[in-house]
Parts: sequence; structure tokens; C-alpha cells
Amino acid sequence: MTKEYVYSICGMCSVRCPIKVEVVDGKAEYIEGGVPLKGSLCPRGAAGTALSYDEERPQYPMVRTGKRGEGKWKQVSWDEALDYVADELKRIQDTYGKDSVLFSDRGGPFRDFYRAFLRGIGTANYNNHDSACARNVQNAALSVFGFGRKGVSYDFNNCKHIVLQQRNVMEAINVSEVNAVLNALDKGAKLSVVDIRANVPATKADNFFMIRPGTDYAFNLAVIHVLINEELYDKEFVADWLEDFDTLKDFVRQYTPEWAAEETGLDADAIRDFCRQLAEAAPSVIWHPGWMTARYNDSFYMTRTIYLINALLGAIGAKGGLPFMNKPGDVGAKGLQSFMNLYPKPEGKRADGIGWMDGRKHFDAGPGLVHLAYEAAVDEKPYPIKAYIAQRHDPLMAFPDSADVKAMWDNIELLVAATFSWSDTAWNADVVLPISPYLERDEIIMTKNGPKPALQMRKRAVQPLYDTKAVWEIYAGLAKRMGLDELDYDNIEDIWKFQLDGTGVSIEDFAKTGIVSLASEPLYKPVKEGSFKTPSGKIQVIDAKLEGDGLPSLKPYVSPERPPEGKFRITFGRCALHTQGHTVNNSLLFERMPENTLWINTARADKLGIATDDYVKVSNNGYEAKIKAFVTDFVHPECVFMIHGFGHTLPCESRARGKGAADNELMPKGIRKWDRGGGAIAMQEHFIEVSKA
Ligand SMILES: Nc1nc2c(c(=O)[nH]1)N[C@H]1C(S)=C(S)[C@@H](COP(=O)(O)OP(=O)(O)OC[C@H]3O[C@@H](n4cnc5c(=O)[nH]c(N)nc54)[C@H](O)[C@@H]3O)O[C@H]1N2
Ligand SMILES: Nc1nc2c(c(=O)[nH]1)N[C@H]1C(S)=C(S)[C@@H](COP(=O)(O)OP(=O)(O)OC[C@H]3O[C@@H](n4cnc5c(=O)[nH]c(N)nc54)[C@H](O)[C@@H]3O)O[C@H]1N2
Ligand code: SF4
Ligand SMILES: [Mo]
Repeated sequence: MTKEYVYSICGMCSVRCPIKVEVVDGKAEYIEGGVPLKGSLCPRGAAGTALSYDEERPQYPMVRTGKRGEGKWKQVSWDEALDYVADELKRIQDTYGKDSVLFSDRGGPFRDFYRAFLRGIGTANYNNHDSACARNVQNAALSVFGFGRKGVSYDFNNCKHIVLQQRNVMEAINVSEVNAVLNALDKGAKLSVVDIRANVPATKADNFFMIRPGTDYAFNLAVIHVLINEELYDKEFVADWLEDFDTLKDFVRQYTPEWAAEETGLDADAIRDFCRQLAEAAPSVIWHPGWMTARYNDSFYMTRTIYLINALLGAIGAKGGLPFMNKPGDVGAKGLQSFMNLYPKPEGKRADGIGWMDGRKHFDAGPGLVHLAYEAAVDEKPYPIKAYIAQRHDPLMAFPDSADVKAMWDNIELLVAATFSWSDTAWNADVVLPISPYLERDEIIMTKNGPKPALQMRKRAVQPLYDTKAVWEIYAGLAKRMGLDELDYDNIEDIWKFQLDGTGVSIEDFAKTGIVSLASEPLYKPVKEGSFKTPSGKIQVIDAKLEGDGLPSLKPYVSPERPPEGKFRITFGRCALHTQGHTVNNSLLFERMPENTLWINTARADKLGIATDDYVKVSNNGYEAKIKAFVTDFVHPECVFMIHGFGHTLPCESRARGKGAADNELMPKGIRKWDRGGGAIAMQEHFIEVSKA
């Protein structure tokens, strides 16, 4: 028996925790958290072995033979698959122009190599998934600070009051973050939770506000009102670093706690008391700006108020608050060499209109807004989109109403899915390029920015079990076929050497733990000139870019639509046991949680004759599904809540198929409802019916 330990990076979700994999006779037997996590891991991370040792995943490259989505495939070799894709890309670019190739991914730190490929072939249309996730937060950060959401980190360990509004730290997991939050609570930090239901953090909270869905913006405006009117804000910080304070003060004058109480269903005195508690803990306060905020028409403005509240409390840049993020250069280290720099930035205009179309100039152009690129694919404006590569992205589950999204792709002539598990998108693609699961693949080295920036290496723990390839191998193969010799690599060591060139770090340095830390102590950068990237160099309330696009910086509150008689607003979120839609078929996680449930308020359930564990019917606009009820006082009566990612239909997923309901199918034409301020889809602006099944 041979036993070895491989230090690598988890790939069960987008957090990418360091892991230690026990490999016995070439088989991955056990996974635990890497050195910085002292062994701890979340359940999904621990279930990574079941992803590899599962036959129900794409095992070899496939080309469609039947109609899209019919499930008829021809097995092909990698040479055939890559030849086919490269030839099609060339044909399409020659016929329709370079920008007719659209690409979307899941974002993250492993993109440099394939983004270089995209630059190399000259398309301007790199996108990520984020208009279904955190785009509102990103654009809110840009509009307030001039830098993106990752320009600050969260110093939970030293925090004295944590506010989780629409943010479920304990179930929407980042392992080191959960540990830090628990550590802070042990040390006496206060926790306040603003949520439409009692999630796990709510059970540990000092203040729990069960808010009426869609009224968070009202709550936050009232908090600003109190902080300013009771002079609870950090006067020095505000004087030095917050522009347009008086404009903000005037704007919130009307938004009293009594007014907010009407809107939110919460108690005005409780809001006041909460504000005083915040001021006591300031500046060591973290009011988390949220993560999955693709929910409402005003989520962007809501998130802006969160950043402004943190600023009023002096928490931006503060220890125990939201310190500035450090990159390698901040701690005197040299960062990785980038493949993207091998090619110039493509000159074409983006198909989604970001950066040049009226109303879309204020958005972060980096990863675009892919749902708007789909619109271009439909009407060929500003130009045709004829090829689409979905790399580690399942838009048919990630965006509302799969039939609607699918139809938007009808004019696309080449649809490629690169994925490690089956997904609706892969099932509907023309070509499936199977990625080796993370235990079976090496990856380009990643940079982890933070208080102590580090470099991290994902290393193959076991050989590929099937005819699958690493991400870099796929794009190196395409690059070679498309004449991009600079990216024609045939082994990962050469890629790593290129990345590490000039950093003083060597491949061997990763052997011990998989991580090379670039600083010995966390660095807290003081707030200083240049900290904020706005025109004034200060945190801004008024954003000229936003206003240039015809949008107000301070949007007057609009009360949300109430559910029509007998209906419920749909709300959703995460659970600790699954990642989005792609782990339901994982045998270990499926065993723990085979289906989702519908949280429904007791009073309303009683009226409908529904009890816990009854199967109920949820429906909207023709989609209907059965789901088990969970009847509780701890969800707001205007909404129902379910975990996203269930309700699979693919025949190739024998476990997940037919289990639970798909929240995304209950949002008809939902991809067309999006927040003009932040760009994200407004997924909770839908009302559904619930009845006894
Ligand atoms: N209705 C509704 N819609 C939602 C959400 C919701 O709560 N409700 N959540 C939204 C959010 S926050 C997000 S981020 C998106 C997520 O949805 P997507 O952006 O589509 O991302 P994932 O489902 O994480 O991954 C997509 C595919 O990548 C494949 N994959 C390939 N390689 C890897 C790898 O190394 N690691 C992992 N983890 N996967 C890999 C997986 O098999 C999976 O099929 O969905 C959004 N859409
Ligand atoms: N275990 C696990 N962890 C994950 C993921 C996963 O799939 N599984 N996905 C990762 C990804 S991609 C993301 S984006 C993050 C998401 O991280 P979060 O955004 O923190 O997670 P969610 O559970 O989607 O939503 C957080 C909370 O918002 C509440 N909520 C819903 N509507 C409203 C509302 O109108 N107002 C208020 N105040 N609260 C509301 C929900 O009840 C939930 O408790 O998690 C990441 N971590
Ligand atoms: S949070 Fe869990 S699933 Fe995500 S990377 Fe960490 S261990 Fe893996
Ligand atoms: Mo997300």
C-alpha cells in the first residue's frame, strides 16, 4: 500500500479552500482542510471524492447528433473535438467577424490562460456569470469607492459587531470566514441579522430583524437617518473621506425609523437601538455588503447604502472592519506574470453594450453582463453572435426560465460546454468538452489577495479516471489549432515557470503546503490619499458616471409590489450541503439532502391546509413542481423560500432527477428583469402560487 498526501485547492465551490488529499494506491480516499484551515472543511469539500468516483459525469468529448437537448451524442477523440471547435471558431470569425465569439465562465483566479486565448483570437466578448450573482455589489463598490467589491476584505476576527443582511455566512460558506465569524462571536462580538427568515446565523444573533421581502433599502435609509440625526457617525472619518455628506443628510431626512417601520414591518425603536449599538462598536464593524444580490430592482441602491453605512461608521480601512485588500505589490512582492499580457486588448465594442451604449457606460466592463450579450445573439445588434463557449458555467440553471434562455441561443451556430459534471447547458450544447474534476487536474497558479497575499497551487491528486482534460490543456489545444503559438503548451510545469518568472518563488516552494505566503503578518493599510479611486479621491455619494447614464445617485425609495391575493414572493438561498445546482447528483451529498423544501409561514400554511412534510405544488406561468413543505413562524408571511439548484430533469443524473423544485423555473422571462443600476437580474421580483399537492 502506498499512501501520500497532496496539497491542493478545493473545487466544489468558488471559494477555493486549501485542501490536503489523502491518496492511497492512487485513489483519493479522504480530503481535509489545508494547513491554514487546520483541517476544517465544509461538507461539500469533504464530498469531493464522490465527484471523481462517479460514472454519471461526462467521461469523454462528445458532439451532438440529434437536436439540441435531445441527448443524442457521438463520442469523439480529443483531437476530433478540438479540431471541430477550432474549425468552427475560425469559420464563424471569418464569416461574422472576430467579436461573433461569446464566452462566459464562473469567474475566479484561474482565468488568465484562457482569457489570453480569447484575447489571442481577438474577441471583445469575455463575460462571466456574475449578473446572476454579485454584480450589484461590484457596481455599487465602484460607484462609491471607485474600486470593485474585492478592494476591501472583512476582518471578522477583530470585529465587534457583524451585520449580515441578506448574507448567510454560515450556510453560504467560505470556511475561513465561518471560522473567523465564530471566533469573533467567542470573543464577544455582536451579531445582527436582517433576513426574510431565520437562517443559521439568526439563531446566534443578538438582533434579528425578520424583514418584509423587498424592503431592505428602506431599512438602510432609516439607519443612515438615525446615524446622522443622532450624530452617531464617525465625524473625523466623514470630514476627511466622505464627499457630499450634506446631500446624503438631506436625502435621508424623510426616511425616519417610524416610516421604515411601516415599510419593513420592524420596530422603529429596535432600529434606533441597533444604530446605537453599531456606533458603540465602530469602527470595528462589518456590515457585509452581501454576495448573492441578484434579487431586486433596487438591490444596487440597497448595496450602495451598506457601503455608505460602513463609511459613516469609519469601518472602511479599519482593523476589525473592512480593511483594504492587499495585492502582492502592496507587501513588496512581485505578482505572477500574466499570459494575458502576451496579447493586446481586443479593440471591438462589446456585444452587451457595456462601456459604450447609453445607459451602460457606468458598468464595470471587465466581465460584462452576459444576459445582454444573449440579446445581441437574438437580434444580431450591434453585430451577430454565432459561437458561444460556456466554460464552467451553467446559464440554463443560473438564469431564470431555461426555455426562454435556450430560445435566445437559437441563432448561435456553435454552442460549446466545458464542464466537469452534467448540466442543463452541457446537455443542450453542440459539443461537450469534459473537464477533469479538480482532484484530477492541475491548474495555473492562483493569486490570493487579502491581508496576507499568497500564491496557491492546485495540483492533481490522482490521474484522470476518464478521457477528460485540465482546463489549460483544452485551451492550449485550441490555441495550437488557431495559430496562437505563445499558448501552445504541453505541460503544466512550463506554464508554472512562465507565471513564476521574476517572482523569486519556485515550483518546489509549493511542495510543503500548496501555498506560498507573500507576507508574514497581515498588513492594514491606512486610509490615505489614493485609497479611493473616485475623481475626488474620497468615498462618493454622488457618482457622475451613474448620473451620466441618466440614473440618480440617490434613488428615492419605491415601495415594492405586494404579492397578489393568495400568492407568495419567491425567495431563495444556499444550504451548507450543496453548491448551486451541480452537487445534487453527488452521491454523498445527495444522501444527506436529496431534495429541497419550501419554507412557508405557519399562518398562511394553515389557511391552505398545509403541514410540514406535506408535498405541495408550486407553480407559475406553466411550470409546476412538487416540493415538501417546511412550515415555520420564522419565514416572512409574504414569501416562500427554497434552496436553489434542485428540480433536475436530465436523464443522465439518476439521483438528482425529479427531486425537489427549481426556483429558476418559477421566474418567467426573468432574464429580462434586471437592475439598471447594478446590472444584475432581479430574481425575486416574481410571485408564485402554492397549493396542496
Ligand atoms: N434562481 C436562482 N438562480 C441562481 C441562483 C439562485 O440562488 N437562484 N444563484 C446564482 C449564483 S449566486 C450563482 S454564482 C450562479 C451559479 O451558477 P453557475 O455560474 O452556472 O456556476 P456553478 O453552478 O457553480 O458551475 C457551473 C458548472 O461548472 C462546472 N464546473 C467545471 N469545473 C468546475 C470546478 O472546478 N468547480 C466547480 N465548482 N464547478 C465546475 C460544474 O459542473 C457546473 O455545471 O447561479 C445563480 N443563479
Ligand atoms: N454551501 C454553499 N456555500 C456557498 C454556495 C453554495 O451554493 N453552497 N454558493 C456560493 C455563492 S456562488 C454565493 S453567491 C454565495 C451566496 O452567499 P449569500 O448571498 O450569503 O447566500 P444566500 O443563501 O443566497 O442568501 C443569503 C440570505 O439572504 C436571505 N434573503 C433572501 N431574500 C432576502 C431579502 O429580500 N432580504 C434579506 N434581508 N434577506 C434575504 C436568505 O434567506 C439567506 O439567508 O454563497 C457561496 N457559498
Ligand atoms: S467552502 Fe467548501 S466547497 Fe467551497 S472551496 Fe471551501 S471546502 Fe470547498
Ligand atoms: Mo454566486
